[in-house]
Amino acid sequence: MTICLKRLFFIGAFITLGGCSVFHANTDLMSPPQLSVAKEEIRQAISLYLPENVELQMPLNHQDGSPIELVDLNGDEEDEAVVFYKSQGQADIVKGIVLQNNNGWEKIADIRGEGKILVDLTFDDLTDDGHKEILAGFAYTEDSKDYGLIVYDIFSSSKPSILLNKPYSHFLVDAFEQVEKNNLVIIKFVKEHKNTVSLYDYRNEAIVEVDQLELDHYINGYYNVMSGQITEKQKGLMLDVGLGAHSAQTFIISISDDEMTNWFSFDNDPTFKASAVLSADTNGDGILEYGILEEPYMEEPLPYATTPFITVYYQLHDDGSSHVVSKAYYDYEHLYKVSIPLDWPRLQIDRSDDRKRIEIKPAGTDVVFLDVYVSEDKRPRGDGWFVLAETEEFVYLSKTTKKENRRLFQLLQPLDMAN
Ligand SMILES: [Ca+2]
Ligand SMILES: [Ca+2]
Ligand SMILES: [Ca+2]
Repeated sequence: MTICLKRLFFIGAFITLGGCSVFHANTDLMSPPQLSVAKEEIRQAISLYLPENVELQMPLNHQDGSPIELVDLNGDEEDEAVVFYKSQGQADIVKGIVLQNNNGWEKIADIRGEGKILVDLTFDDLTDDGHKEILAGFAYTEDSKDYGLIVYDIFSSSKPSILLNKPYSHFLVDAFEQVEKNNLVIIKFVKEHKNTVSLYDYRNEAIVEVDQLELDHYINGYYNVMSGQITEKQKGLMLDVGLGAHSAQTFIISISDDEMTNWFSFDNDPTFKASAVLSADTNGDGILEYGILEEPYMEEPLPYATTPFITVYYQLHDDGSSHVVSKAYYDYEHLYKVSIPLDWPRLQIDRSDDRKRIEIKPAGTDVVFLDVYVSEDKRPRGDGWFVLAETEEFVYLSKTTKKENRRLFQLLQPLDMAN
């Protein structure tokens, strides 16, 4: 299963992953706090091969990584080092080098990029020879959405060759047709003009497009791009897209026999939701689910912004049917979720205006299945409070006496919003 999480947006707000930092070469290379001891040696070798005054580049979409990527490209169980860099002159384009450890780190390849910004960087074997290619995405400006993807083959011939050079918005790699034989999927989206998904396969020594699918180009954009099992037997894509100010939809695409097929027709698409939900494998069985938002029971209908929605995840079946796999109440502001057992009746969720207190009850009753109170005050409480969890920021309290219900509470990591 491949996960490609570009941006998460919840409750109308965009949260861009990572910060924006560059790692300076040469003088600054001498005192990098974030590099491990093993990289010390590589760092010194790299500085021998790079010109003066260059900045090592981290991919824009993966700022949590390292500026020195260690990856076994040729399958000999020894890592190579891949480094992208740029001179400080603004006109200069991003370049890269690959180093191999042959009793000391040596440069084995130079890579010429095609842009001033490194946007994406992944390593996958697209040619089915056991050697990983370098998939690097470039842009000319940080604001540009005109990305170019270049696939570099480092090991197949005596010098590196470029196997593919295509415009893209998002891409992912997965083995859709045969076990361990990877395909490449490229999405090119230009709002109101173009929204094309292309499937590539390696044939006759080239990466060729084998199918293309046009999707709705009036969407706002993609916030989560995933591939994997979409049913017990079928592999494909789940592409979560934003529509209006808040609403969202999931394009579900099956892939078999070189063909991509929309699972749902446009007029009969059950994946519409009031705001973004990330498709995910929520029950850990290896099959993806798409999520929707369900209104709880409400005595008076509430506006969208104050409705305490329940997130419901559905798994598809090969016969076209679907079933609910999991339900949960998510609070992204306070970073927790409450799993909702599937045998619970229809629920109402009473939520305070400041969203710090919730009570989950069977619809129209006063029986509380679970209450959660998010407090910033860490002092011990009076009698009857159970501490569900504590973080640096909050203490999560409950008066629910039933332990099995309190166990439905779970903290979310800031990047773990999918399940
Ligand atoms: Ca290797
Ligand atoms: Ca290969
Ligand atoms: Ca699943």
